[in-house]
Amino acid sequence: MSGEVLNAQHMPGDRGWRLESKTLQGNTPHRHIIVEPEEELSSSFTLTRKISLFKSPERMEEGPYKCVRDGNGTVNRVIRMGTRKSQLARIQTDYVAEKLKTLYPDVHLEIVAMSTIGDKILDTALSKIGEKSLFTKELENALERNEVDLVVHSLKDLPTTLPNGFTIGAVLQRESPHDAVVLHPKNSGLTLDTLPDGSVIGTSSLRRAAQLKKRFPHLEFKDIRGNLNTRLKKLDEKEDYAAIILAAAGLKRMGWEARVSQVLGPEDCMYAVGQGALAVEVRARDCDILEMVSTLHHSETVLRCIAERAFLRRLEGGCSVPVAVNTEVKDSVLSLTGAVYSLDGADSLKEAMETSVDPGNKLESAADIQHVGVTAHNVPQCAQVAAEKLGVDLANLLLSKGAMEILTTARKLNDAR
Ligand code: DPM
Repeated sequence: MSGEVLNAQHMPGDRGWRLESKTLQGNTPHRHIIVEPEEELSSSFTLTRKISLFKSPERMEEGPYKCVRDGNGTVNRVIRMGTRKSQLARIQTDYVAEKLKTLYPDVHLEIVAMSTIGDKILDTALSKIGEKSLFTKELENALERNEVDLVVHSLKDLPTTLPNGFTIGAVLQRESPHDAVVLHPKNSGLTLDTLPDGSVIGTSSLRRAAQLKKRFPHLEFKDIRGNLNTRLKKLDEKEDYAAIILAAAGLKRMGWEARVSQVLGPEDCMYAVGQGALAVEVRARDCDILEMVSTLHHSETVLRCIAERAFLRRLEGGCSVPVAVNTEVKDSVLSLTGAVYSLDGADSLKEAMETSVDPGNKLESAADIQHVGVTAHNVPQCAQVAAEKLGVDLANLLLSKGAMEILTTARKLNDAR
């Protein structure tokens, strides 16, 4: 067999090379053929890329990625994981590192911590800063420069359109996607319903404030910023807030479940797109890392989040618009409820739709395609296509009922605040 090698890579633990090739006979692209002896590589294929870089372990060390040599002289790539410096980001990255360690015991992992614009601007409400890639830009720059190989994010902080060259290579099983109430200790035992009139609730999320203002008109809402540690401190050590609203998932990861007094169901507050799911961002062309992290994908979470992200993307919404969702997969049916709100929650539009995500439904499409930034070769393509379409269809339904007017007004009012 002869063929054209498009890309060749070496994975930790591999004896040979993983080739992405195009055979000259059939012209069908093959991905990841493992060629064991090195000789076979050069004799069987017409090499069109500068493959010599990868030819011997010695030469591999000259490649673009960081490598280490073990006792037997075997050269392995070091997988560098980029993270923000906040405690939550560190916990999330360590969690993914543990998963990778279990799946690939021989892999060399390194964690590289960086601070981002979002971490530096602590005094301004997230929705006012407006920059969608607030927490992701520096980390993406490091990815681009090959300083790190993957970055762990909260999926809800990732824009629905990623910059060129990046993709979400893994979406892990979702924690609770719901929001939770954390009370000032003096209010212990109360709920949003029973808190006294005029109680001040801390949140900078337009989505949370809009829904809760409508549902609990006796409460007042005030911005609160900072990472989770800072917010809890602001709550407990001052008298400014009667309670704050945070994502249950973040609280759980921090080990603060005991502070959750109430988890808000969809009738009180629908969640943000992607909330509660971790995502691993990688270079879209780095097949090795993509393949490695793809084993972390959780199919049901992938499908739910593709639908949610497609919905948000079609509405042209970022992290600073009052848009909320609720999704569910049951018996291969994916249902999506989506809503948009005015800032005070008085105006809103909410609709629901569902679709079959049965993998038996053989509507295969190109395997390499991304769906709202997600690459998941190991999740049925037809289901991903259906999930994306569901999000777009639901957004179109809301748009036909005037969603854009509600969102445009909300954006203008928020900018003028
Ligand atoms: C985004 C929002 C918030 C974060 C907006 C929203 C909350 C901001 C605030 C897009 N990102 O939810 O409507 O309360 O002022 C964020 C948190 C997590 C990821 C913290 C939180 C952890 C939970 C997860 C901040 N991003 O929402 O309490 O992994 O989903």
